[in-house]
Amino acid sequence: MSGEVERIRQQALAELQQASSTTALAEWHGRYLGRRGELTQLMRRISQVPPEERPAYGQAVNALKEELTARFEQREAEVKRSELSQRLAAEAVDVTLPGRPADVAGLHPVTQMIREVTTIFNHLGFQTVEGPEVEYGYYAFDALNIPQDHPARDVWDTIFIVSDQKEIVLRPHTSPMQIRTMERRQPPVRVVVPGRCYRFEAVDATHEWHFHQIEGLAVDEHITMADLKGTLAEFARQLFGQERKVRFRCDYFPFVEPGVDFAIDCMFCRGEGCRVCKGTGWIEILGAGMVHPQVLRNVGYDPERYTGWAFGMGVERLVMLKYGVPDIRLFYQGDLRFLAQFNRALA
Ligand code: FA5
Repeated sequence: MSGEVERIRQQALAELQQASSTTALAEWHGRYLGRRGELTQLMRRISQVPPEERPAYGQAVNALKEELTARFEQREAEVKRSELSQRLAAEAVDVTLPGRPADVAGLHPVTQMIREVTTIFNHLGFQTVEGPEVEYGYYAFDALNIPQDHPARDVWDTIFIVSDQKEIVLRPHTSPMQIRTMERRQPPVRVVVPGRCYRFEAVDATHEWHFHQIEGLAVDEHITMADLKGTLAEFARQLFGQERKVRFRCDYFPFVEPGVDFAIDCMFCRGEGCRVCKGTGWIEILGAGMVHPQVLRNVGYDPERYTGWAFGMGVERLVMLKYGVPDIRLFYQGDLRFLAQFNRALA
């Protein structure tokens, strides 16, 4: 029987040396020192040992149990240490590697331009206000001196939401905010109004069906066309630089009298004529004029006392001019290769 104890000892120690993971060690522990393990079996077999040999046998089994327990603890400490150092080596962080840049969102070029333009006007004494994109026909047309059945109503290629008596439209321009502002305030009025506009438009390199305008309105006593020209020329110089050429030409808008269009020389061809400026050398960026006396009357202002001017400019076209963007459709295709060029953080 003592031969059997020695055999199990040899086998257990050899297997313990082989066990090189905590899982293997746990299995080994169950096999030899567990409740139904080899040592328990050895102890049970004491009944088969002749009575005179039993004390020695019992001592031998106990000694083996102690030895195996001690060797197990030793081996377990070794395995845990080596597992830890393996894990540390595998999970080591190389602090010398360069960091990966985090993705940072940027403002859309149109938003950036709206902020730039409104800031210029804010410094000239204009307050920024905003208004509804879904608008009553009254504000979009009637109050702006464009009555029902007036042919000018068709000029704005309007998208209608409700087209019966009380028309509701997606505003085709920001001019309705002239009326809403004057209804709410008494002169002096100086506001700029950025916002989205919608038109049932054939889309091409310079026309979108959805775009942005910034409306400007100044009403007070003694306001003249000279103020309009001076303000717009100053604005163009601040946005595009001192060398920019500007052009005022007569134009017709029912809510101004006289009306003008304001253009800047085409920066793609430097005025030679190209695809973008349709061969004219100029890119029109806004319509403007002196507020029509009828419009002043419509909001309860006395046109004998107050005069004013207004303008409406296309924001996408300003970005195109300033950064040399050849096609307006690029703004709304969500292509990061295009948009990232306007954000240093993304480029
Ligand atoms: C108007 O919308 C007038 N409300 C402007 C105005 C305001 C005149 C106050 C007088 C007094 P117009 O339709 O020309 O005018 O548009 C003004 C500007 O918006 C244009 O010069 C152009 O820069 C921009 N724009 C117009 N239609 C589009 C379009 N489909 N896509 C992109 N930009 C456009």
